[in-house]
Amino acid sequence: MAKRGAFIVIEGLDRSGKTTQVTTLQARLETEGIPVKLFKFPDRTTAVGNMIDSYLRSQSELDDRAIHLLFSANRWELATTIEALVSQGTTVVCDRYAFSGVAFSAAKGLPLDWCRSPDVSLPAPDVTLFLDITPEKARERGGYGEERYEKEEMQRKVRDIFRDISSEFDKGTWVTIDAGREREDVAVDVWKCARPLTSGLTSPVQRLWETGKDK
Ligand code: DGP
Repeated sequence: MAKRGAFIVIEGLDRSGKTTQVTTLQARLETEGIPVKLFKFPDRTTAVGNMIDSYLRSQSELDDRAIHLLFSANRWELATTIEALVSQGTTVVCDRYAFSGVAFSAAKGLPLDWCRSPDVSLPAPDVTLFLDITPEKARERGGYGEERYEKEEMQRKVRDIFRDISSEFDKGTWVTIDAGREREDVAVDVWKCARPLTSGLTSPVQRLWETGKDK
């Protein structure tokens, strides 16, 4: 049976070192000779992504539900590409995914189930690595940036919701990694989780949140 690539998502709070870890993982996979493609959500290069970018930089205002649906649409517009790559044997590494969608919008007060619904049936990651950092550590790293959600109070709420989301998944599919450590130590843990998936998978890609509580 032909093997498919893995679908690996790295989620994390702002200042958790997510982008560094995604890039390090990509380099490691390339070194190992594993075909890999990186995605980053929001993908600000599409028409939908342009609207998201403008919102995040506070250059436009949108209803909380409208922006939530745009973030989801931004994932859906790349879902077929992700699935095709994975089925051709490419490992897809994704910087943020639907879990950020739920965490950030629920932190603004939207109901969790409502937040989840537009992302139901997206390709489900084989593993989600959540890079966890305390707001105190983030502050030590120079604090947050200028964008809309980069405020300590918001990040605290987002962190709590990520924890709630994680409790819905089993240990194999959601791994929380302490991202408050040196980047090399974090990279070791990321690789430890990613490596078992890199020899190829035979099970079909699952669909996110289709069966209720867990995937
Ligand atoms: P980044 O480019 O990774 O720094 O993400 C930009 C900001 O957007 C960051 O504060 C997290 C937030 N974000 C990412 N994905 C979503 C989403 O799906 N929904 C909402 N509401 N916010 C998101």
